[in-house]
Amino acid sequence: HAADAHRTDLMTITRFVLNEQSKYPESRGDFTILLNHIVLGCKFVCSSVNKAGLAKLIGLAGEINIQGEEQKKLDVLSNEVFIKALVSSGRTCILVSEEDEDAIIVEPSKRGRYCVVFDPLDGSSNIDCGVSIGTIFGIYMVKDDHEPTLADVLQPGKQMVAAGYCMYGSSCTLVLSTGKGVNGFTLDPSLGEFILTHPDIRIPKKGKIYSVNEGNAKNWDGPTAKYVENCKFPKDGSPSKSLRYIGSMVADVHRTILYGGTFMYPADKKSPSGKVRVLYEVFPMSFLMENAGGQAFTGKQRALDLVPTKIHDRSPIFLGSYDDIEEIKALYAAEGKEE
Ligand code: P6P
Repeated sequence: HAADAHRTDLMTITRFVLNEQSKYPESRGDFTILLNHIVLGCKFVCSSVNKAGLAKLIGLAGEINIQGEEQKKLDVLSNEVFIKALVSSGRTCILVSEEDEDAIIVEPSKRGRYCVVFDPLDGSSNIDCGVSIGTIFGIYMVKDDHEPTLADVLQPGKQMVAAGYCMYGSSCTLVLSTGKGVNGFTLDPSLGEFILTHPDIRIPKKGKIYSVNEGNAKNWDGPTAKYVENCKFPKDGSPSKSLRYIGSMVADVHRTILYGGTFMYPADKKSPSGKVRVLYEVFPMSFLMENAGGQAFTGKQRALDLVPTKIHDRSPIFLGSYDDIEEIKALYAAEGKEE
């Protein structure tokens, strides 16, 4: 039974990925090395977030901490840890972080074939009240060792070779896809290892939950307003859906992929491209959703087909259970016909 297996047959994330990668004869273990460095970053953030309240790691940068040092905000600290871990892996050539205006080109002596786009601490405004937050990452692979440029990361999400998130909540859970399904791993602090706890995650085909910031309702377009109306007042007499909105994308998406339903950050009159970022929020979460049997839609197209023009582009996003997203797509298609 699972608990016994955990005790003796430790399926750590490293072992799991090595098994997966060993199916490719050309694989030389580079991806596993890269992933191990991402995992190191997640372990650091997990431990810092857990003691943030105690070690006065929360609050604004510029405060002097108990050691009398210039205090860095947790998201700034996390960003530095991830950048150092990724560069020192020797497997990356270009990095894009939510925290850095410009892409980071890795110095030639430390370059590898992978491009990593990431949000080191998404939802960090929730730290001070103890709400779950997370790291989100996506991985592209370059074909040869040319001088890296932005073109290597301004690629549609369907070109990603892997994506995942790590949620720092009651437990530390890392959810990962390398393009063939989705698996979840939970940090066992006594071992310092992520252990496989959610093998082969499949999102329910239809859900009973919708997740959106209703505070933006006055600015929504027709199809979004109609979809939310149908969730509250179903026309077919089925029960109303429940609204769950945490305001931390990793937590809202994690609930959605496990329980089903939809997560939406629609465009609205105030922000015509919505709020969430294409490269390191929309693409990784859409990659995971499709690999779990769900869908991800921008209101105009399949999210993973979008071609970003700038590294911090935003896009509207509707992701979750296959059938629920079909309903949203039909509403947008109908609007297209009315125009
Ligand atoms: P709003 C957090 O700041 C974030 O980027 C996502 O994690 C979250 O889903 C969204 O913004 C919440 O935005 O406008 O509803 O507060």
